[in-house]
Order: sequence, then structure tokens, then C-alpha cells
Amino acid sequence: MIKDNTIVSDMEGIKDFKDKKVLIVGMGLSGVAAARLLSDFNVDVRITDSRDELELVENIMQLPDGVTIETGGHSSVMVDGVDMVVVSPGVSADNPIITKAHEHNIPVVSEIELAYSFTASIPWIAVTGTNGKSTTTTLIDLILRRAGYNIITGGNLGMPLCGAIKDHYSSNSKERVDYIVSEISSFQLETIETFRPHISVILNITPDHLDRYRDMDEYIGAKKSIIKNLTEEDKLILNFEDPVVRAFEEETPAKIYFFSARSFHDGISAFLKDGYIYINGKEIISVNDMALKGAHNMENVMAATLASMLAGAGPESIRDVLISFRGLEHRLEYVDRIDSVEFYNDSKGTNIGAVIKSLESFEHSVVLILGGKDKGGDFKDLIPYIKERVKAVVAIGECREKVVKQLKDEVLVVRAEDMRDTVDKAFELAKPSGVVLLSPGCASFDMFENFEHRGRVFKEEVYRIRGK
Ligand code: UMA
Repeated sequence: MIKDNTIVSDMEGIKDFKDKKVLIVGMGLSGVAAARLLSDFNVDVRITDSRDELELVENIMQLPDGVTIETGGHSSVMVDGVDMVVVSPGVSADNPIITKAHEHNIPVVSEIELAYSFTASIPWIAVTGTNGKSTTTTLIDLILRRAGYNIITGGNLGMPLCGAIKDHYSSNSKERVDYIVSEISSFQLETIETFRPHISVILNITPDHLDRYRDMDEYIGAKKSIIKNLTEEDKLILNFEDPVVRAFEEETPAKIYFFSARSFHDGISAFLKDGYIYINGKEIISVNDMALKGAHNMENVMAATLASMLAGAGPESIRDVLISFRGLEHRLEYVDRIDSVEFYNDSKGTNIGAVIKSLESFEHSVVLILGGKDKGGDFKDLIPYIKERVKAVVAIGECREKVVKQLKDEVLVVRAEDMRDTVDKAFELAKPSGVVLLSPGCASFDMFENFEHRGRVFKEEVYRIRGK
């Protein structure tokens, strides 16, 4: 083992896995990454997935030799004799195989908990919330790297932490790891045990995933798990303007740091005033100097700046990053301007709160593309914003009729079939000038592989019109 401050010497959890049997449920990104990490330490790994073998060919190819594989369903014998179950985020708690594990008192943990159990001696920075997680996590990553820290970044933004950790030690890096920066979803938080980030950020909590959770309370409960192991040595960054998030102050011994886009009184560490962002009373940057636009992004910037400063970054690194960072693909991404119509791709806007945040960035004349796979959201919550800013809605996907039913009395709603039809109709409705905004408020899986695929197809259709 390499000595001192290397990831391998930090992997305290290794000893706990010696000669153990672990079942992984789900063979997506998280499951494959967990299997690869555990196999490196001679753990007896078995993995099960509900999809058929044919659909999983590429995933199976990434699994190390010696892993026992089950496809086409989860048979209960897979749990027999295992010491632990690692559950993928997409597998819900009421899955019979998870129930059986609980009945036999077998610990069920998320891939995040597994990654943490290997690396608990490295300080973790964890970002959660309904919207803005990926932008905030990416900003913290960029600022800390700019400030010279050696970090590992991953989680819900697409790179499982088990994979990021394995990549790091596989590269034989002997460099000290200063922080692990992570984006954490409510699904991942459902099954944490010891996970205790040194710095946590909770951006906002608005309705989402109501197809998985019974109600908002259950969803809030999952998100709140991020604070369950915090002590007075830990730091918790909260959005002062979100009443659900603000109330967490009362429920943890961690040191609280508030950020706010509206208030600026004592007790708020980061705020926005007269177009400038202030941290601890000091002016950091003018909003006009930042490449990132949109009211909601100012909250993400303040949260990321606070977290980075608490981790030790100075104002220069923060300014450097904020001046150049233009935002992530599929998050209110500017695509093109054709005649006087601008196109924006916000395919990651998969819940109603995200659509509201995106609409707040435009004053009027928006043609809004809504619909997809229903996540239980209520489109009526959009009505006040639609009345102010939207001139037409184009409805698509599995919950197209729900969009039509809920909004037709408030705004012109036009039905579309596929993305080509959608973009053609939206362009015609937006003429002679305005904005076409894809911010569907729904998941993508009814018509696309994922939200990235949906966003790419949208952009291709915009470029097709441009090429005409
Ligand atoms: N599966 C089963 N049994 C089930 C359900 C699913 O075997 O009952 C299998 C599927 O057949 C599939 C695999 O599980 O083969 C998929 O696992 P998964 O859905 O957990 O997805 P991963 O590929 O592991 O990706 C997950 C996150 N997905 C979800 O939370 C649904 C990814 O977030 C994340 O990037 C990745 O881990 C790495 O951490 C995506 C997401 O949509 C982007 N997240 C939600 C969001 O942002 O709103 C929370």
C-alpha cells in the first residue's frame, strides 16, 4: 500500500470488505462502477438486473471476470448468503429483492455510501437539491482545481463516485486528494448509513419524482438524509429563501451558512445586492462580469462560491472561473438564433420547479415545449409564469394530453408528434420574434434514451431549420 495522503492509503473501507459477498442491484452506470471497484479488492460480487441480456451487452462487457451475473429479473436466491446489498439509484425501496434483504437484516446501501465507506478520511463536499445540482457541483470542481486543490468529482451528474475513485487510484496517482466533490440525488440519499460530508449544500426543494415518492414529505425526507450524520465540525450551506431548506437549520448541530438572492441582512453569508455578489460582506463579482446568466444561476453561483471558500479557495480563483464558465449543456443552453427567434435547450428541466426557474430568465414571447414521461408534476403550477411570459405551449410525449387538459384554458396549446414536428411548430408559433424554450418538466424516457439524447435531438432539429 502506498503511504500517506494517497487515495489508496485513504481507502479505510478496504479492510471491511475482505472475503465478503456483495449483491449489486441494477447494472447501469452505478452498478457497473460498484462491481469494478469491489472486484479490485477481491470481493465476491454478484449483480442482478431486470433488463434482458441483449439490452445489457455493453454493460456486461464492462464487468470484471468472476462476477456472477443475473439478467431478466431479480430472483430472490441472489440475496442468499450475501453480507451487503448495493442498490442502484433507479431501483426503488419497495422492490421485492430489497424487501428480502431487509427481512434478513442484510445492510442495503447506495453506491454513494459504498464510495464513502472506502474514502471517509477524505473530506467530502456534497451538493443536493431539486434543481441546480450539476451546475453548482461543476462550479465547485472548477474553482477548487483553479485554486490548486487535487480533487475527485462525480455522482449524479453522470460519473459514479465508485468509478471516479477507481480511476484515480488505477492511474497510480500518488497525489494527495484534498476533497471529493459530489452531486447527490434523493435516490442516492435514501440508502446512506454513515455518509457524512464535511461541507454540504442544499439548493432548493420543490416537487419532483412524485412517481417514486408517496408525497412531498417522503421526498423531503430523502433529501434531508444528507444532514443525518452531520456534527458540529461540519458545514451546511442552505438557501435562505426556500422555507423547507431554511428550516433544516433547526435540525442539525452543523455550522450553518445561508445564501440568498433576495435578502441581505446579518446572518446571511452570501447575497446578491445591486447586481453584485457578496460573501461575508465582501464584494466578489458583478453579475455583468459573469458568463453565466439567469436568476436561478445566481443562487447556484453563491452556493458554489461559499462552498469553495469554506474549502479554502480565494476570491481570485472564484472570479477567474465565474468570468469564463458559460454553463452546462442541456441547462438553459443557448442553441441558435434563426431570423429573430432564439432557441434554448433546457432538456434537464425535468420537473415543474426547473421550468419555473428557466421561465424566470425570459420576460415574454416564449414558446414553451412541455411534456414527456410523467413524473407526477402539476403543470397548473406554471400558470402565473405562463400568463406573464408564454405566448404558446407545444405539448409532446406520453403526458401530452395532461399538458393540454391542464393548460388549454390559459394559453394556446398545440399538440406535436415527434421532435421534428415539435421544433417546426414551435418556430412557426414564435415568429416573427421570440424564444423557443425546450424545458419539458418531465422525464425523457418515453421518447428518448435520456435527457441528453432529447436535448441533442432538439438541437439537431434547430440546426436542420437553420440549414434550410
Ligand atoms: N434496474 C433494475 N431493477 C429495477 C430498476 C432498474 O435492475 O427495479 C436496472 C435497469 O434495468 C438499468 C439499471 O438498473 O440497467 C439502471 O440503474 P439506475 O437507474 O440506477 O441508473 P444508473 O445508470 O446507475 O445511473 C444513476 C443515476 N440514475 C438515476 O438516478 C435514475 C444517474 O442520474 C447518475 O448520473 C448515475 O447513477 C451516476 O451517479 C440520472 C438521473 O436521472 C442522470 N438522476 C435523477 C435526476 O437527476 O433527477 C435522480
